[in-house]
Amino acid sequence: MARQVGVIVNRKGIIRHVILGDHHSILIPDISFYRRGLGRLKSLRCIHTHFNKNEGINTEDLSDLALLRLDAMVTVEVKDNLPGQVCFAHLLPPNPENQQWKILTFRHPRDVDLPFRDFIQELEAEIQKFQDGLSLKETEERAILVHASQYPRLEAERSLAELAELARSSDVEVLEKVWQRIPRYNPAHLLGKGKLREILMKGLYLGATMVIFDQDLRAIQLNNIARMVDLKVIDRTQLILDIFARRAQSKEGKIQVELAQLRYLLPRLLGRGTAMSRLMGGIGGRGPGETKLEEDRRRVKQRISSLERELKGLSRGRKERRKRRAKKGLPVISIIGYTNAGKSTLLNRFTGSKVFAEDQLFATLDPTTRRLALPGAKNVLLADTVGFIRHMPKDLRVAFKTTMEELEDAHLFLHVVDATSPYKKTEIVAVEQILKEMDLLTTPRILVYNKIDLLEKDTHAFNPEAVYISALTKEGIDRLIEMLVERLPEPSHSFVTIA
Ligand SMILES: Nc1nc2c(ncn2[C@@H]2O[C@H](COP(=O)(O)OP(=O)(O)OP(=O)(O)O)[C@@H](O)[C@H]2O)c(=O)[nH]1
Ligand SMILES: [Mg+2]
Repeated sequence: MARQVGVIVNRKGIIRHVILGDHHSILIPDISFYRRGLGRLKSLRCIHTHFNKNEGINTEDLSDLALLRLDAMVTVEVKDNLPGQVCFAHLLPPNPENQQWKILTFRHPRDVDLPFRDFIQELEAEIQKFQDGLSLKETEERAILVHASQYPRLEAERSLAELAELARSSDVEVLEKVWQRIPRYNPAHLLGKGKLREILMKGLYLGATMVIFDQDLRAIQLNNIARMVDLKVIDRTQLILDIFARRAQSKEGKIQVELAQLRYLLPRLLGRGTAMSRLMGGIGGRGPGETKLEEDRRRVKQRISSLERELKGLSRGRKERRKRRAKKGLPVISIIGYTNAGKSTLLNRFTGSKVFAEDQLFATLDPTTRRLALPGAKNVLLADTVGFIRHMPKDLRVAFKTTMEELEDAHLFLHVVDATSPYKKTEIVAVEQILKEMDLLTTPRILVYNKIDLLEKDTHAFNPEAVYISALTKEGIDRLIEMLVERLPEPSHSFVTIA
């Protein structure tokens, strides 16, 4: 046939895949569902023919060997329809010379005298010994973060720092952050293949379990990269979705998150045979659920419409609640702001409640509303909200539309800012941008700089429009209450009681 042929063989010697290539190359099928343990190899070897007299084994072969963690890559030269030279390449345990692989050559297949089973066990034991030295745990997710853009260095660093925070909020350990400056995105792999390979190799070497891209990956890019390497591949949107999936408590919250996950997944299912579990396995398998993963597009669509219906029912209840609340004629103050600014802590401080507040991004997903008595016997409703973030994934915004709509009821916003954040300016802008998109810039708003207990006295720029507080030590809270009372619109005009 004048075409390359190959087989993928497991350690028992059973052939799992037969591959037919063209004259120059073969394409290894998706073998991502063969799991491997920490420090382990894939328990699969690839053996294929080629017609190239000069080159026994090429860089494609070697990078497949390394990135897919194959037991071995074996090539057999074919000459005049007969087998010739054999190249046997295998990975090496980490070594001072930084050699990744070793290549053995044999004149003919019958000269191959390698006791494969013993050989591979020994090799794996050595690799494992090194990994043990790193004291990595099987259950933990460890990631290498990749940012690829044209942004100036500072902007890229800010973005990577935030990605690292997101990872931390998802219990993913960050092994390394890689910034790659690229003039334009590669449509197939985001970055050039050579550079990408280098990064992926590094990830494997450090013992990573996943690669997280700061840039959103298009379906084709996600699929291509996931096929190239034996690591989970996710992007920023998926990471945020994962955090939301962890935090969702209420029925409505859970449905909203699953909807967002499925809407994200749908366009990324490129026909049958795509490794769905790879795409949507999430972190530690917190995707939309193993069984659902195997569903095809049609089933995913069905699930989406049924969730949408359910959500509609729930949002009717929410509307009722909003109406009832409006009837009581109490002014509503919404605490908004960038994620982790201290919104929930402030609500707790004001009302003595115990809303979950944590040094994590998106600690709050199911917003709480509490009644608060202000001086002068004024009663108000104080509402905590979901934190904002730059580039909030579109699917999430759509899914959380009804939750976000509650912001329309607010008569006053407390815009909480983390005064210790080096990026507070861009964070304020990001929040204002979202308000603008929701047509809510006309709602009165008080800018509240929080966490001043962590700042040196008088080092913060003084903005006469804003108040400076510490939700933790109560500093400045009295001033904030005064301001609240001043700025609240008069109930007699603004709160028409619905009869
Ligand atoms: N030092 C100090 N820490 C604070 C203060 N206010 C909040 N924090 C801490 O900041 C972290 C985030 O607080 P949260 O109240 O969860 O923030 P949030 O804005 O509700 O965050 P999300 O719900 O995740 O968007 C927690 O670890 C708080 O203890 C403060 O005034 N001073
Ligand atoms: Mg919160």
